[in-house]
Amino acid sequence: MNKRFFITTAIYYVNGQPHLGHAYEMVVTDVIARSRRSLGEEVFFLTGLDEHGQKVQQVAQAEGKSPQVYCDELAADWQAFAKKLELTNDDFVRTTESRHKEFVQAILAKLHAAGQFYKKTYNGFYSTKEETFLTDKDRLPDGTFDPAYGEVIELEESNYWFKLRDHQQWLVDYLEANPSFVQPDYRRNEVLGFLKNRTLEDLCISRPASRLNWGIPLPFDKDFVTYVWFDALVNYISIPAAHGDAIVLAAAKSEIRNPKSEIELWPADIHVIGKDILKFHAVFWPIMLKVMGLPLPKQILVHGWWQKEGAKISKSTGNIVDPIAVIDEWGLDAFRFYVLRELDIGPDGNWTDTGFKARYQAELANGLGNLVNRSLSMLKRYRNGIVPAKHDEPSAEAQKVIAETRSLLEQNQLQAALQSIWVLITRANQYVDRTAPFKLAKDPAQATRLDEVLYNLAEICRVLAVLLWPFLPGTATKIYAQLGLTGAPDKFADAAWGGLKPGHKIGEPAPLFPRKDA
Ligand code: ME8
Repeated sequence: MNKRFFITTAIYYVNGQPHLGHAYEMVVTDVIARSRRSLGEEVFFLTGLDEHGQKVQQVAQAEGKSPQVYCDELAADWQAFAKKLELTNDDFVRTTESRHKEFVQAILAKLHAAGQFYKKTYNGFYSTKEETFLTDKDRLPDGTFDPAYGEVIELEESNYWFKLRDHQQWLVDYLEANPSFVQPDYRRNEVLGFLKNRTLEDLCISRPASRLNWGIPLPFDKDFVTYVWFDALVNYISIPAAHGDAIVLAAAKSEIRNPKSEIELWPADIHVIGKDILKFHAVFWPIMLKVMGLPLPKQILVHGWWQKEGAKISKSTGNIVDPIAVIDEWGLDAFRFYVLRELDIGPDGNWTDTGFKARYQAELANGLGNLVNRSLSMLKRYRNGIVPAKHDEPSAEAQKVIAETRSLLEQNQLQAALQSIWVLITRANQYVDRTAPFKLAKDPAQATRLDEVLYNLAEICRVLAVLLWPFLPGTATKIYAQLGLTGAPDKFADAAWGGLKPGHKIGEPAPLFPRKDA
């Protein structure tokens, strides 16, 4: 059996509703998943929810609900949100599910038996907001802690610790030998800088149940629950285990039997995450996997953070983008297009309402929408919707864009791929203006030339549907339907020039991106 291309998002804290940043990460991951499928790979796309820990317990308490009831209610909203974004995820993990909890306990028991944990009493600083222990090394030059840590208290507490520090040099060597492990490069350099400038502290993997009980009990000491990150990161292997992945099942040597199917997932091909959780994924996670005896994920792909109108997204100040409201007003593909076209994977981005409307108008309505609508309407009007004989005037240009897009998709360069596709759209609109089929149609002596132009335009629309499928699946499907083609434009190989058959009758043209008067 072949290993699938396994791609994941981070799993989301259920302490609120999904926002723009979460939607962005999900859409980026979905586009990569769809493009790999289109390129012929078998893909497994995993997303889901991180339901344990203090953040979730506190919100549940504030709402007067048990954490489980609270999580169940919100999980329904998040699952509906994934559908709203038309994510093609193959599973949706919730860390409160027994398939995950049992696996976490199996791993913990195994590592404990192997002597990887020790118990010690800690006396020092603690950030409740970030659920993390701090040392003097975490202080800013002025002696304070970063405000991101919220209130920092002094604490004395007994806990279990994981021997991270033994692996520091191994990790540095690994990062240096594997430049594509963390991408973009500047994020890899950030991790290397962090590792070279300080000695790694061991990682506290428990919290006393007396202080926090919303977590997975340690299998070897019921007075403690698992630290939320040791629980959350493991979702990337607990779900493969639940699907019968032999490599991770062997690593856990667990009692989990009778997996439903047998598919090979691990190691993950890509973990898509945001910049704030880089240390967890590029330092803690590789070391955890190493001691479990598991191969490392092939790549950690790190995206930046969104702001809105130049300021931090924040519920309390009301500076938010509600993805659902945007989608209801403008359509899903307009939302997907804006976030993917506006922001490359890596730097921070800034949502502006005027920028969103400008892209909608210029690139979607006047660019893509206008091209498809006038091309198919003219074919309908002048040739009764029947595709004329094949022609290949723009084929070299189309092939160039097809090859470029393929290579960019293989490198997860989503923004650049859209730019490349839009070169074809712009050139095709210029081709309409230059050849002026509406004039050719008035001169019977130009009938053959009109046939050529109409074939070329319809074929460009077909090629575009295939290229756009991973990004704008609804629009791509509509273009196919308007061309009278059945099935989905979901195979990249179909982008090759000349697929439209002479004599084929197209469907009904209709505007893809209705004009908005505002
Ligand atoms: O950190 N712009 O969950 P989370 C872009 N449960 N991305 C953003 C963003 C923004 N404004 N705000 C958040 C957690 N994100 C853990 C992860 S993984 C094993 C456990 C991204 O809900 C953030 O960078 O706080 C992260 O990748 C994801 O949303 C989940 O954040």
